[in-house]
Amino acid sequence: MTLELPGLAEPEGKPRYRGLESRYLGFLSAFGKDEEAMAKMKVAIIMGSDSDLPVMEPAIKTLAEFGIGSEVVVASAHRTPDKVHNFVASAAEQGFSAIIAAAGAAAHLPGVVASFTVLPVIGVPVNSTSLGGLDALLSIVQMPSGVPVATMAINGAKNAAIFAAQIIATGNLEMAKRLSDYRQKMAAEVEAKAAKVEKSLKSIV
Ligand code: AIR
Repeated sequence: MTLELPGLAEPEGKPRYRGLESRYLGFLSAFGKDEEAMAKMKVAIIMGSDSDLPVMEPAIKTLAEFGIGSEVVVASAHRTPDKVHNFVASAAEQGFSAIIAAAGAAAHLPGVVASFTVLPVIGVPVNSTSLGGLDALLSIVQMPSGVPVATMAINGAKNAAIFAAQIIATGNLEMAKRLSDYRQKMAAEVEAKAAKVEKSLKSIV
């Protein structure tokens, strides 16, 4: 049985970034220009402690796979608030397109980061205490109205990078194409896994 989600079905061979092309009418953002712009795109990853690095490695790798540059900064909302402020206040000027902020425990970092910039902030709750990351999740996700943080799953570093790529793709067709290719590759992998399961089921029954 095939489940077709409204708005997701595409004619055979048509990439899903199709609709984005309309945004470019009247602009000089042809593919070549977007590729040029892509080379300069970068995302900041701020983490509350060096102990968060193993959790955040997939974000760094995924951004690199999409051709997005990243800068990793260790700065804590509680231990080094001035460092957080100094870095974030100039992040837009430095050319960052988005900020990924990761922290565990009483994780105020993403909210504090969001308070110093209008760049989109993606929060990653890190599992670093006996509460298994739920403490960080609740600290990050329940932002009062006015200063939002796009909160990922606990340890959801990879999705944070993909989401940052999607933010960049709203203004860059080359990035939209890379995301579309990524999804197609992922779908092919799922199909390969499904075929494997089907094969092993045949040997069971
Ligand atoms: N943290 C650091 N300053 C404020 C917070 N919330 C977080 C870090 C890390 C956890 O506290 O993001 O997940 C434990 O840090 P450490 O340095 O003790 O390993």
